[in-house]
Amino acid sequence: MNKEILSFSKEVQKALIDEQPIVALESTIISHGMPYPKNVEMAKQTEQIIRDNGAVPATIALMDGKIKVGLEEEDLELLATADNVAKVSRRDMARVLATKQIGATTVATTMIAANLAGIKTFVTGGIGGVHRGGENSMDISADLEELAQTPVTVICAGAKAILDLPRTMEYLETKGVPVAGYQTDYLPAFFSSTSETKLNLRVDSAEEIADMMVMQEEIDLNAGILVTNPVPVAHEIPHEEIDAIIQQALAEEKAAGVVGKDSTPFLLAKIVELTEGRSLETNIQLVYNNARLGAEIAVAYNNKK
Ligand code: PSU
Ligand code: MN
Repeated sequence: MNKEILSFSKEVQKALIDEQPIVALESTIISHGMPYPKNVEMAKQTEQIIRDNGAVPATIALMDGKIKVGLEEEDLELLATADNVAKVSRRDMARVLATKQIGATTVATTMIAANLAGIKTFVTGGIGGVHRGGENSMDISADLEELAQTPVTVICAGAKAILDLPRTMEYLETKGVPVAGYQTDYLPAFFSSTSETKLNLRVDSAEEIADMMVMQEEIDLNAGILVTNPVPVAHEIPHEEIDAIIQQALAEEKAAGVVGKDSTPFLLAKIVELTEGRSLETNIQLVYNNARLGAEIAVAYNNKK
């Protein structure tokens, strides 16, 4: 690999040299996951929470034919406002880099970039998964395959109930991806702190996750770990409430004929509209909660090296 393809911010460059704990962050959540200006506020505040908890944030995006690891404020602003930002998953990466387009990285591509940069911990909101009806449409996020083949630990709030949660878990089981519930026995469902899907693995501290990360390396599994961290109950939207809204969003998606990579952004925006912004507040709070845990995990892992 030609490391010239990576372009580091000063803050991240220094952290790598000094062997400080680093947390990667994605940019699709900024460009395609939330409206302006909440998206850029969220991005900056998430970075600050990571710093306040003893780690260095590295938000990732594709710009000028480079994988930028660590963004300046004007980069975040551009990603938050420009309407020509590509949503870049694994299959799109080479083309967007070759044509020097602006690209926002999904969970899959942020994992690829973090791994190239030597960053082991990555915080996001929610991962992609098996969409409802995925047994027919075969709409399964490339995020799941990436977790199976790239050694980065991803901290999320579970998967949104716009997805088929039991099938998403089956897929990850087949691919050998450990899915840990942080202080919970049930899979958190993004807007809701819990779901009916029971997990096989519960961890109660960042330390336990760091131990697993070290062991995955020791046995050369070359695969990720998924940590699911429930949204704080004070900020959740209970199941019963969000389910009806999700049903309506899915019906509107079908009527509008939206498919493929446009599905997740369409559904998220529709849910924000239907909840009059409440889902956006929940989304932001769960990212902050993940940032705190992600920083703790990065620090715990760094202490073991
Ligand atoms: N879930 C969210 N917000 C997001 C995404 C998921 O709540 O912004 C983004 C992430 O970048 C994730 C991607 O990797 O959507 C999944 O898209 P797809 O299903 O097309 O792989
Ligand atoms: Mn898809």
